[in-house]
Amino acid sequence: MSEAFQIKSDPALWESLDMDVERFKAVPPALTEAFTAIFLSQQNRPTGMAYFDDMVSNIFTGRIEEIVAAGQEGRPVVGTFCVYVPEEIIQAANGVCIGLCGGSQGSIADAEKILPRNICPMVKSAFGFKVGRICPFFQAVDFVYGETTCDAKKKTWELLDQYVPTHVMEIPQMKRERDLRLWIEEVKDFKRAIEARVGKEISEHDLKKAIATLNAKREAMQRLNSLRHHDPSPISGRDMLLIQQIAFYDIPERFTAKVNELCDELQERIDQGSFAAAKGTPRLMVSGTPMALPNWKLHNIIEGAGAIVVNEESCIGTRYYKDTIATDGATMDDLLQKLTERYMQIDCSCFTPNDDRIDQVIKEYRESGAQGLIDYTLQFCHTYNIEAVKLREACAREGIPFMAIESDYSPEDVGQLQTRVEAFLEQVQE
Ligand code: BJ8
Repeated sequence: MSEAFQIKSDPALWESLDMDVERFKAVPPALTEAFTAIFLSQQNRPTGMAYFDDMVSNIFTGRIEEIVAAGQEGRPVVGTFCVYVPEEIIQAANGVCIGLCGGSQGSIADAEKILPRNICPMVKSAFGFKVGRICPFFQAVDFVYGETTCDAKKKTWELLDQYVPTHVMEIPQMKRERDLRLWIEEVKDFKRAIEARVGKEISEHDLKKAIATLNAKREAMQRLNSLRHHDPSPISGRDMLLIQQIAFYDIPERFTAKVNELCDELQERIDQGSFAAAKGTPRLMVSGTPMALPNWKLHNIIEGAGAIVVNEESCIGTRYYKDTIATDGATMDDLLQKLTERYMQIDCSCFTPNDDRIDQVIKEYRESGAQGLIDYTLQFCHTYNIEAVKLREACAREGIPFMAIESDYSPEDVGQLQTRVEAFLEQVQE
């Protein structure tokens, strides 16, 4: 398998998307090398990972063709950067929702020609993908929906609009009754905008069906995550992170079916005593800022140091799937109310106060059987960085070994992080 694996290239397809083909040609071979080293070198992977490897292999070709075909059929193709943008509404309009957050160092220099250097690498990476024309997903979307979560994002959307039509949803910063009312109005505006694009109103039936589809996806991911909590874990943290990343660009129904197949296999592996790491392997949980593709840096360091990651409290992690939406609403207003309430349970650090997140981290820590918590903040993400203070205090109260890490996408701090992770592992095993 490892010799044959290749991230495929299709210069003609990229040309048709107005990409910088000459430059982008170098990306698939480099990513193939990284993916092979980080993922395919693992021993005793579940066979169900073959589907997800294949999704990676087709990330710049087959999946892009599917998205382009959807656009040609008149379906809306919407790019998003935050799990607050309600994908149920895009799904109800038979649209395609693609997560465009950037996890690559390769596009940072493009962004820094325009943006200040001292902002979050996730925002710079995404912006750089667009200005450098080096992301086929970005080139394939009709428009993007940003949000007013953090300062870096909301101000970048004003600039991004010069390159791709960029709409912005106002996400409240608090969770009072009046904030919920604001958010419902934003969700209704979003629905109207998507309806205007498809020239048709979304019916209750369409929305209920979409909610059921995405509930099924979130439930499959919940199931996968709880199987992975088994000690020893039947799947590595790297593979789990990869699946959670693919959730943002695959077709929901197909993805759900494959996650459920993998869950069946993991249950069998548990029954047969076949695991991703031996009993006694130190178990760590990661919380904090999302890790967008291809940001595998911290997981690779942790698992390279002989531990296993057993939970990600993150938007590319449990925050994306911990809550579902009740489908028993009779009217559109009922459904939108329930949808809105579900979204308001996402405990992003952009909210204040945000103590529910601290409780949620502790709850997930207990459920995952972790022995230590690493809180991960992308450089210059002030809200997660400051919230780490409260998390550290909560962990001290609960007797949970805690370490905060701030990093970006560059390889420069890898050695230093390795040393810190190794020291932390010694601490958790004392
Ligand atoms: S709901 S976590 S997906 S905003 S890491 S760009 S906050 S400076 S990603 Fe997020 Fe939505 Fe919140 Fe989730 Fe800004 Fe911080 Fe960067 Fe961030």
